[in-house]
Amino acid sequence: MQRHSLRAAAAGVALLVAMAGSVRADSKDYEFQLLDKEVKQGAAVLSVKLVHKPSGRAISDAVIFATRMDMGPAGMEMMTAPIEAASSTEPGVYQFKTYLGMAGEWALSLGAKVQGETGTVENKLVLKAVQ
Ligand SMILES: [Cu+2]
Repeated sequence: MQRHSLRAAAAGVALLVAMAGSVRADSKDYEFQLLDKEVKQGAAVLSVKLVHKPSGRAISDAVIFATRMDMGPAGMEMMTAPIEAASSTEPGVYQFKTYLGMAGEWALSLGAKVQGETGTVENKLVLKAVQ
């Protein structure tokens, strides 16, 4: 019973993050920073740095648990793109493979757990795909 409700709660959180992307984060000292704010339309690899704001330190051992890419900023929330974690060699930088089939503004929604911190870090980052 206990186990079942925990799993259901986890699924609920993941769903909320995926759908709304506006859940308040508890870990406000951390933020994702998009390193490429403009990419070519089509296949792209995005680099995102997770930063501890007070110290400016990059966080390399976080667990990224939710991602979504959609054209919400262009008024097309229903238009999504595949998003997949890719391996990164730079500490604190997380990379994601995507395919942006349309030029315009896209939002990348991310959630993360930082080791030793309660709560989650959630950000929605806007980037532009150009032809
Ligand atoms: Cu679109």
